Amino acid sequence: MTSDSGARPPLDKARLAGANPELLPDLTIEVVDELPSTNAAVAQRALEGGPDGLVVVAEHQSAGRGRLDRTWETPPGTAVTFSLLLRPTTPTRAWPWLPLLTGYAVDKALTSVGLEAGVKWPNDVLIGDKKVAGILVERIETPDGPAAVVGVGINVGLRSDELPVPHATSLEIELGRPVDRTDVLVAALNAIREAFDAWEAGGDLNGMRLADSYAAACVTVGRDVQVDLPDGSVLAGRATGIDPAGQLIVESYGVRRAVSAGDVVHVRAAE
Ligand code: BT5
Repeated sequence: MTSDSGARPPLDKARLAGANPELLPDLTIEVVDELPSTNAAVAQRALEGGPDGLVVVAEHQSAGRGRLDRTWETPPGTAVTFSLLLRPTTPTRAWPWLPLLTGYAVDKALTSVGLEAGVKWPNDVLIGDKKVAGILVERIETPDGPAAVVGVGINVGLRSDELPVPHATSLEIELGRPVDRTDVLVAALNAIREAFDAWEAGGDLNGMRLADSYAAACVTVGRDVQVDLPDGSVLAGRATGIDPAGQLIVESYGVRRAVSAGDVVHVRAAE
């Protein structure tokens, strides 16, 4: 992976600071040049009493994290990498919706830059079959109650030779033109905050209706899949839907099974 970050404009800190009418209220944004992982930074802030709506954005992460100890890599100045601290009042049993809700919101935000994306259950945003964004939601027990750290990485300006894995893509590659990272960040934060607030309020984006909306945006549903489970077994079948708990429904030899995101190592298209 090579990097030519010098040519890339930095995030527009002035636009992200203070009361910017472009941004929904209840978002407090801090931009830092480099740190290991925004999720780790926000988890620490959550323990120290950080408020709901705190956002830490990094120009570069030196140890970006994926699920299950996997890594998330992007060259400096090419991506939007941030973590948002939420202190949901929704019972924690409903929290498995948080990564799905976030992916759904990021998917919607990408339409604002002119791209048709889709969500791959549970936590990827794809363009075609390539991953353009990843989501890592972690639950932290804090003195003020459980908190959620919602981490999002979006590949914005990576060029082909900078992609960390062959099945990745970036907004710039897909659109064939540079994309303003601050625009993407503002759109993503607003979309996530809006989806989260609606979910908390128990409106349209809740339970059954959220499952329906998510399923409609989910490229996994309707496909033959192979789900790698933590015990090393593989569940092969047709993904037929999302249940009200946010689990993927897989039908295999006439048997319906619901798998939860926490129980899944990988979901692959069937060969
Ligand atoms: C994810 O994990 O996709 C979650 C990624 C979350 C990253 C954000 S960035 C801000 C915040 N702070 C953090 O430390 N993390 C969050 P997972 O589904 O486990 O996918 C990880 C896999 O994606 C890796 O094993 C690679 O195969 C691939 N990968 C790594 N970097 C990538 C990139 N930039 N684009 C596409 N795929 C990538």
